[in-house]
Amino acid sequence: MKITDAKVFITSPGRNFITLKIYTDEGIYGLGDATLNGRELAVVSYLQEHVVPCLIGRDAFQVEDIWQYLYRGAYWRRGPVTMSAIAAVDMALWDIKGKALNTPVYNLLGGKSRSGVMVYGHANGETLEETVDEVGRYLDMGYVAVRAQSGIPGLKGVYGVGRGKLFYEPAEKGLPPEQTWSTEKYLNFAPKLFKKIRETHGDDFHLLHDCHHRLTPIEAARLGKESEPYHLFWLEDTVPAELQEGFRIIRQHTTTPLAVGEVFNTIYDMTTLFTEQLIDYIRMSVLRGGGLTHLLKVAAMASIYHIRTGFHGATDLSPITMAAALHFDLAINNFGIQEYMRHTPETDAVFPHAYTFEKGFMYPGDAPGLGVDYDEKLAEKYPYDRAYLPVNRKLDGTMFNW
Ligand code: GCO
Ligand code: MG
Repeated sequence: MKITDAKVFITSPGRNFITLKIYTDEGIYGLGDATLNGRELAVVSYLQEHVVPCLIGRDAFQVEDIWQYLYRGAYWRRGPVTMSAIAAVDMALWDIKGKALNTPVYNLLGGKSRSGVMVYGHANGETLEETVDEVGRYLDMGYVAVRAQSGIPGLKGVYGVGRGKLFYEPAEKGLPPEQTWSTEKYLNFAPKLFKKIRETHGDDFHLLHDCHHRLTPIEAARLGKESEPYHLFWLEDTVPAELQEGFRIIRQHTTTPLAVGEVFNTIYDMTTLFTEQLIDYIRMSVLRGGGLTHLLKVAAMASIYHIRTGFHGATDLSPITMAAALHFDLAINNFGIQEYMRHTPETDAVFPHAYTFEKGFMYPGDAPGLGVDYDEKLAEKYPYDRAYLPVNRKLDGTMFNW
């Protein structure tokens, strides 16, 4: 089966999404997600100018070979732009193969290892009380795992507290919005939040929290230690993720499980974290990590070190990535949990999909391939709209991590 063409589509049904569609000489097409929040057009150009011309005429079934061709062949390896572009091709090729063989992608990855995929939802509120109530709302919706993020007194625009309770969306039109930060205020606040949540809603559900890369290792160690009585499922992205060695310090001080990796893009970002068993969950997504082909290697290596997956699943990853993740999650043995930030109805309409949510679990569905389509006509109604993620400053004005 030969690749005859590939096109890149841009749409913005509330937020920007980039989609790659690969066509074959047998009339079967495949879809891949190439969205990189706030830097979308860099991936569009990478695909259109440098990848699509190399795909024409190749055998669509040679997924591994095409992956290696794009990764090794560029000479310039790794990075979020390159790896998101490779991921889009890879997702589309797995989609094609599933459709050609008339089977869902999870069957190509080893078949079902479980009946459903446990997901966590995002409870957030402006205040501690509101966040505690929101956790209750998610439990009422049937979630068995909930992430809690709250506004902090004295800080403007804290990460994870968004417009729209179900559809959190941090990117804004215009230039990057500015938020403020104080580690002292945060560290004093967070354990109180966890305590109140456990007191109000009990211990019978998984509680998660994202620090969004804002602590030093010793500060993360303090938060991990003080959170121990509340039995977090995980503490996410405690420190900026570039310095793998920093996790040694956190690990020495706390038994709170650690998750990291949504900004990683190859297995080389996590080799120390794996071999020294410094984390418990790896979050690199199908989209950021070069597709299913590379994630198979990541998951296999993680399994040796008792590390499970907990893939990134924010709204800036399109329903195509969500579907690919669900097929993968269903198939591998060392699956842990999947993030599920709901897309808006407008986005779901552009990307009709077979996956479903029920009582805290998701199911990829049994459609051949990934089970997601792209409504080109509808997508055209929503042209690209430049938007940026926020930036963050300490209260004295010092530039900080968002
Ligand atoms: C998460 C993430 C997101 C990111 C977003 C950036 O845990 O889901 O931290 O909220 O901030 O994906 O584009
Ligand atoms: Mg995160």
